[in-house]
Amino acid sequence: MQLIIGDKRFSSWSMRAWLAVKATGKPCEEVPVRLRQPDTRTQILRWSPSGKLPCLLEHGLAVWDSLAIAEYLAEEFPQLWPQDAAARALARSVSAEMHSGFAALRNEMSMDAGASLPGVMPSDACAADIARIQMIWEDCRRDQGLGGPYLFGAWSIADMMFAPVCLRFETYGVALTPLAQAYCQSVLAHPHVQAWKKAAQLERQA
Ligand SMILES: N[C@@H](CCC(=O)N[C@@H](CS)C(=O)NCC(=O)O)C(=O)O
Repeated sequence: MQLIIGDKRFSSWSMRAWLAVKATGKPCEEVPVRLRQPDTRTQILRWSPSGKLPCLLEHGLAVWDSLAIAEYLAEEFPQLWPQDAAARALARSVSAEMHSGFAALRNEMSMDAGASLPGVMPSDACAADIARIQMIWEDCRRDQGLGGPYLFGAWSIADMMFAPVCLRFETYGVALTPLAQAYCQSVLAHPHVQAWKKAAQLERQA
C-alpha cells in the first residue's frame, strides 16, 4: 500500500488519511509531494486523477479524497468507526460535516502544524465555525464519549477528521470551552498526531 501525501506542515487532508492508515497498523509506503511548487500539479497528477492529495494506492487501485480513503480502510478495519450503528451514523455525520464545511476556518486559520501564530481575529463566519465545532465535540463527548477521551470514546475516523482542527486551534491560540479544550488536548497528545507534528516541525527546519 502507498499513500501519496502533501507537506506535513500544510496538508490537513493528507494528515486525515495518514492518521487512518496509521490506525490500521498496516505497512504503507509514504510518498511525499511538495505542495506550492511549480511542478506540484504535474507531480500530483502522476498518482491522483483529481489533482489533489491524499491518494492511496493498493492492488492497482487509486483511492483519492481523505474521507473515501478512510472509508476504504474501514472496510478492512471496521474498528476505525464506532461499533454501535447509531454512534457510527453520528460519527459519519460529523465527519462529513467537517469534510464539506468550515470554509471560513480553513481559509483564515490554515494549517501550519506545530507553528505558533496567535493573534488572528476571526471573522464572524470563522467564529461561527469555531462555535459549531465546539458544539459537535460537546454533543459527541456527552452522548457517546464515555468509554474514552475521544468523540466516541475510542480513537475513530471522526477524531482523525478533526485532528487538523485541533492543530489549528493550538497554532492560533483559539480560546475554547473547558470540554473542547480537554478534547483538543487528548487529540494533540495522541501518539500519531504527535508523530505528524514532529515531522512537520522537521520540514520547517529543512
Ligand atoms: N476533499 C479533498 C481535498 C484535498 C485537497 O484539497 N488537497 C490539497 C492539499 S491539503 C491539494 O492537493 N492541493 C493541491 C495543490 O496544492 O496543488 C480531500 O478530502 O482529500
